[in-house]
Amino acid sequence: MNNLVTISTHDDIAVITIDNPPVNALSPGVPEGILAAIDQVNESPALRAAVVIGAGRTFVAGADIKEFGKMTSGSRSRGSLLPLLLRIEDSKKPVVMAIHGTAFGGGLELAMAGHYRVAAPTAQVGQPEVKLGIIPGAGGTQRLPRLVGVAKAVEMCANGNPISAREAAALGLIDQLIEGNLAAEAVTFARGVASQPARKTRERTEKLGSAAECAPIFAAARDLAHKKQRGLMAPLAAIDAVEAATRLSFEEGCEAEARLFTECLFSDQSKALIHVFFSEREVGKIPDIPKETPAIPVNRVAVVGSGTMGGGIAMVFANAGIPVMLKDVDQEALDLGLGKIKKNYASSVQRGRFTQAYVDERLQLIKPVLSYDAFSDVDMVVEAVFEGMALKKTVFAELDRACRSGTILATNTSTLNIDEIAGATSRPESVIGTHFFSPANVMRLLEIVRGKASSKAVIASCLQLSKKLGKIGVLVGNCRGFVGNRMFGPYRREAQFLVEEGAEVQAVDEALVEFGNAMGPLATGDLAGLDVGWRIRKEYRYLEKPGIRQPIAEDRLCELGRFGQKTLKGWYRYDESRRASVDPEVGALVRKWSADAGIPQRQITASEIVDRCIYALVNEGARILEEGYALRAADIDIIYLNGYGFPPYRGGPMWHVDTVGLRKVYQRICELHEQHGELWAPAPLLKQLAEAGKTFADYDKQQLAAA
Ligand code: T1G
Repeated sequence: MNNLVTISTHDDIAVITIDNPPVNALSPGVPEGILAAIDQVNESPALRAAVVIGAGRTFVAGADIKEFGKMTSGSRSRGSLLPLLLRIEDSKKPVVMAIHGTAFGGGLELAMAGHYRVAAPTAQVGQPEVKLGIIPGAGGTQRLPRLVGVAKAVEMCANGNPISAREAAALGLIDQLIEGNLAAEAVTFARGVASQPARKTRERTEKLGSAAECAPIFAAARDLAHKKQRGLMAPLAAIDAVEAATRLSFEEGCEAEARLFTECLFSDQSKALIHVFFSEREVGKIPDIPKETPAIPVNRVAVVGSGTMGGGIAMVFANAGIPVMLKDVDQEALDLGLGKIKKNYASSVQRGRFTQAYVDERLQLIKPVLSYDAFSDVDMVVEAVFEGMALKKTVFAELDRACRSGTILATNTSTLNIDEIAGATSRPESVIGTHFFSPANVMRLLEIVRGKASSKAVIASCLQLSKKLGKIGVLVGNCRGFVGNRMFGPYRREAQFLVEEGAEVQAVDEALVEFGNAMGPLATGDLAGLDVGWRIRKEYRYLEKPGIRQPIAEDRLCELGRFGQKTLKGWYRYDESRRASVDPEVGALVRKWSADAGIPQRQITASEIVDRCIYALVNEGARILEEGYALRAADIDIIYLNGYGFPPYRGGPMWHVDTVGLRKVYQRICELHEQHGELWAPAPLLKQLAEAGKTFADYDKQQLAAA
């Protein structure tokens, strides 16, 4: 035994407890400890059966992901898991797996090697490996179809989503749900089966079906993977592995699984997705704000402005069960805003995402108000009015008057200066930016913008609150456009330049979609509304440096009233259901504007399009890092994955260029600097890292060490 795995006896039943906080991962020492315990049970005449259970908040959440980085194609420490599972399965005495919290990945594989599984009804089980760019590697793709059938197994292994213990019980994966004391009742269950022969999962083939029965299942699963998980290799590998279970013996199936597992594990996609896994957990850690910083409880909220963003933000709070007051200037505006909220919820019910009962409850939590006087007792206010500094200052002066001290005063501005807005109050320490992304009730990203005076308690509260709201909160500095939009500027600038230099509108978008982005830069502009950027550019025209080339096409489109989807015309033409089609008129217009501006036309390749758009984004990201407006390159990656549809299997823009090689990227940027001038001046940090043969990941480690 070791201190990670202990054994206790309850008369004739042994209880093997795994205790490796925080999630009982199968770190080195854990599989060995379990093995020793199982052997001890089998060697002890007094013991008739064993229960395996996790200490703390969960069963086993899988293999230790931190160990993956240490693996080489030769050393597959995973090896230690498979023999263990076979030994458990071959145990002469029944082994009962008692599950609470999560049994994920290697944790579910461990559970399926047991002869029986009991679980708390709140438990969840799943094979989430594809979310890390790998597949189950310890027999999961072979044992799961034997227990839940082929269709369910291929679904669980290909999409990686967990199922509830109740659903697992209905499928026969869980033998009994335990409402009471899990450990005690698991011992009783074990005593009840101790004299029965232990059934081995690997020998259960009745649910595997015939090749003919399974063929349509796999065909449909592959179709779905191509549609829903575009560009990802692991889901297809998972389908291949489950298919192997229906065609080969258990042992041969495990070998097929092992080959596919290894291919995935050493792929760039898996490295990128594992980076995403840890980065999503790192973004919440702020060097100068300790975890223990007391947070302000947020139980009553108000939102000012019931437009598209305000309405979506009110839904976010209501969906989290937090009562929210929604204020607007007059009844008409409020009715319009509430109408949109009800319409959104109705379409969620139609799509089966929510039940009507759930929606009715949510709507109960949203209270329309016309006066600030109702704000005297709220814990937080989120202002989401029209993007104009004067109006925002008026609103914050009102909030300063109406709200009690200690109320968090947040603004949803996407570009304006937080300190200037805070200056309209007597309590700048309570002011912070909470930049939601449209549609606010759908997008996971929340940029939390730190003002000069924002207090640590206010920042800590917003970071904690973001989890409660189902968002990923990323702390950023207060520069123009913060992090996401500031980087998006150069990305979309290059997209426009490329069209002005001769590229077709759809060619630019197709190149970035082929790269993996959910949508191209020009179509994204049409979705968000080209007039939004146009208004901001007009407001900041005075900041443009003389002699520096500015895009012309989008401003000209706006002057013609082509604002995008909202006017059914932008870069593309749209029908009533917002389906886009290429508009030859735009091509002709741009050719003329370019000719008038003397911009030479030329053939442009897809790789140039991707280089210019992605490297412009990253170059600006490097500036943001060196100026200190983002804590880590990994934070930038999380912002782009959750707010801008960047492909997860590339790990985010900063990780992507690390994978390409910073020296190569730097050389390409120097070329573009040669060709296109000052706009492409390489960021000093990027130059420094490239010349030192370092990466942005190295930069993050260095920053962490220095913190
Ligand atoms: N390995 C190592 N560390 C892990 C871990 C794991 N499997 N799971 C979580 N952590 C760390 C995490 O980084 C964080 O650290 C802390 O635990 C709390 O996590 C052989 C090959 C279980 C649902 O994919 O989904 O098995 O930031 O903040 O929100 O076939 O963690 O505090 O330093 O996420 O309560 C498959 C991954 C592995 C599950 C809990 N398993 N984990 O969520 O806490 S591959 C997974 C989760 C595998 C086999 C294959 C979640 C959770 P820190 P947390 P949480």
